[in-house]
Amino acid sequence: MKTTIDKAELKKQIIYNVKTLYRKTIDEATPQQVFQAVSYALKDDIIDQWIATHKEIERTDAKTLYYLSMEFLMGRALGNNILNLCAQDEVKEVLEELGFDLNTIEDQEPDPALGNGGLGRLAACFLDSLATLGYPAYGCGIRYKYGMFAQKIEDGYQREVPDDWLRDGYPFEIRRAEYACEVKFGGYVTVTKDETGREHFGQAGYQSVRAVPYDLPIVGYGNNVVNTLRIWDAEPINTFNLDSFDKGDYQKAVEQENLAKNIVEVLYPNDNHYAGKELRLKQQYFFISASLQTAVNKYKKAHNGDVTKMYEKVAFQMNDTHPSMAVAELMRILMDEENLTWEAAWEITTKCCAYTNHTIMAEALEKWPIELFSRLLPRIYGIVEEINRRFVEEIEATYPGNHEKIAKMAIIYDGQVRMAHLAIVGSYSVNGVAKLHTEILEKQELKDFYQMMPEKFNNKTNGITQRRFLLHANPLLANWVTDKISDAWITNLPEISKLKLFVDDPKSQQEFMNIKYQNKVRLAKYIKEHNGIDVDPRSIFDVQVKRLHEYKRQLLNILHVMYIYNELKSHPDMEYYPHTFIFGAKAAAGYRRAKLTIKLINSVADVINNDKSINGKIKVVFIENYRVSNAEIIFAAADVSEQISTASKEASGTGNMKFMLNGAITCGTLDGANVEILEEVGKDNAVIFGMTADEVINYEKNGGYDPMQIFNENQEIRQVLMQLINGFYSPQDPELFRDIYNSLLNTYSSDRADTYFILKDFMSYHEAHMKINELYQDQTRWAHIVMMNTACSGKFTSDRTIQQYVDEIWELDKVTVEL
Ligand code: 26Q
Repeated sequence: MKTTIDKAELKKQIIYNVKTLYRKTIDEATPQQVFQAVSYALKDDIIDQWIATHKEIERTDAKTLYYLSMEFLMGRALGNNILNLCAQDEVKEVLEELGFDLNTIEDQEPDPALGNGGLGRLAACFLDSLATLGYPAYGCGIRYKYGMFAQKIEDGYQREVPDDWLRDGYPFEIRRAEYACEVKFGGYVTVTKDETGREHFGQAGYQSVRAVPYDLPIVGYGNNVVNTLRIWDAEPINTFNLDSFDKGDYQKAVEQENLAKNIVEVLYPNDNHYAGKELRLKQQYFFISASLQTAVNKYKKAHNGDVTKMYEKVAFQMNDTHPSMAVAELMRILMDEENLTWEAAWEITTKCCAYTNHTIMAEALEKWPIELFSRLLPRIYGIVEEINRRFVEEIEATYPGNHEKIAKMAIIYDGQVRMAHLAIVGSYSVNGVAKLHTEILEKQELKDFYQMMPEKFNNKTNGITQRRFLLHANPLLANWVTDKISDAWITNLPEISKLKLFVDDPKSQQEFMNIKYQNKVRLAKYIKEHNGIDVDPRSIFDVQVKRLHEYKRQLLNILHVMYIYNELKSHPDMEYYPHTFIFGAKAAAGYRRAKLTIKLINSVADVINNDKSINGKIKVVFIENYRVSNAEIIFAAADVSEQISTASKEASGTGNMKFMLNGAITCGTLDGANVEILEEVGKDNAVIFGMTADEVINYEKNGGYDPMQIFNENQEIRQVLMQLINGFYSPQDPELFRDIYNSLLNTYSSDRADTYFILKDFMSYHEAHMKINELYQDQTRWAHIVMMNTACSGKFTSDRTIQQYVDEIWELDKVTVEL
């Protein structure tokens, strides 16, 4: 692929930028200043492509996607943009000539972390694939002043540090004040009748904020296509008039100023957990209203002000229920501002909106109290009420006299607005994110909706972008793959199956294993620098990195480490290959048990890492502040991928795919996309354990199981559990881990004990580990397995996922951009 970047021009530009931005010559510039200067220089080139892309979209009137998401977990842009501009060599050389190292410069960029975990990172992968495939798309989100907190580990505990990502200014964003718009909160609904007797609704007595968009370029790979991530900032609407002696005005001005300041202040750090906070509801409406107003205006401009066929050119994809207000807001715009009838507005809305479900966890379902919803958004609430009234009528017509159906399916029920129901009723498509997950939605969680409207339901198994997670994250392996099979995999990942030719070739095996080793050395160095722990790159790197959540069962993993440690202590000659157990996880700031689990992992690490008697056979490392930038280093270095959620709970998982692509074996349950990974790689090349989703669901229907029986019958498990309450890992405070012990054994700590079947799956998990221990020691067999994992990962590119969304949901038009 050829780049448009000219070396001499780039060098001149960098020097010029350093001068005008910082009043410095290049030899005086700090790495941060060089990062800024390079980024601005590249942005110049990107902007030409960006403008050309938009001209082409306008010229061809191509159907455009608006991906509505509260989260975009982008990770660093500089390195990715360089790769997608195919300018790696040019930029690297120019920087070297100026006396700088590209990696060091890339490391200056803060991680834009406007997301929590899987859902936000999926949105980022989708944007990369959309641009690379040439589909017109906007990501629409919030420009949080503070993104996902940075994690500090102090005395084994997590401390949250604000993520001030905008501190030095972010060079890739552009403020677009000309697209600012007004978003209204509170007040009351007004009704007026026109000469024909038709009612017109409006709002009065409200407070408003000015939504100001910032655009970030999303660079497609080597195709000159640049899409837009549009994130909204909030500003006070009226410059506050200090001369005003009108007390009411003054009060209002202050309130509006505060509203604007608070709204975009911080990302809620909850993952898979709903917090019914008023500010969160404001955030949702704020970015939805601003995004939809702009989308409708843009469409109108291109179509003589006539919105009636908007669905032919526009699709809104709702990333979970967080943006599901879009259904009601679009109705409001079409009726109150465009003067359409309910029926006309409803037709457009339900042909534009589509909804993706990412979870079946009950505690993640959004339900807003009517009182809060109607006070904050009176007009939107009135529209939701009417959507609900009409939908309940439909239920009654379909199932006459069936009151249970209404109770189960209504949008407004029991004093609450159920956002998932609003999203389903207002959408033409409802999709799950992996085969198993979609099946569970259809057969269990959303069964009533599936029965009434089966045509809406479909599956779109998640994917990841190989450009960030192989090409950028693992240059050694990326180059090796390219040498073997050409670089076609970069835009066509299924090509990677050509590696199957090499999986039993001794020389290729050597090369592959050597690359893995070098990546383990790179990670070991990172761990030494950041944690001060020495790890042996020849040991098995067994890795679990993801948000901390009980259903993901980091607890199972660490309890098992404790189990192995006990075994090694009592049988020092036990045949056991040295292992490094690596964890990385942020806990939601208010999630006490998750935070205690982090403390447990660190306490176990302290004891084991300092026990000379086991000859370094086990090391435990908790990597502080797991995020996109260090994830790239971690995936490349993993031997074993821990994907051990309680079956049925993990909708898909995407980390599992990143490990697979980088040549790690999955140690996992039959949950989420693990099921499909197993299908692709074959049962000899993955290690599967534990209960199935059906078994879990059956137990749940029958009130759980009895963990006490396992506790009583299994001495080794009992020993591990007793170590939670006898001070073995917390001599200063033997009671420290009592809550975790209780969660596993005592029904009084929650309705059921061991809700996530940790003890039930324990021995099966242990066997899986013993299997891995054995496989690793046959290096030929192991090389075959991990190479098969890379070779079989073709399905899991987000390019495939996006193509399926386009073919089956969005029907977007492709654009090609010539410069
Ligand atoms: C809701 C209300 C108030 C505050 C926060 C939230 C909230 C925020 C984030 C609820 C859920 C989330 C995130 C969910 C999430 O990341 N789900 C994951 O989505 C991935 C992409 O589809 C899947 O791979 C994972 O299985 C799923 O857990």
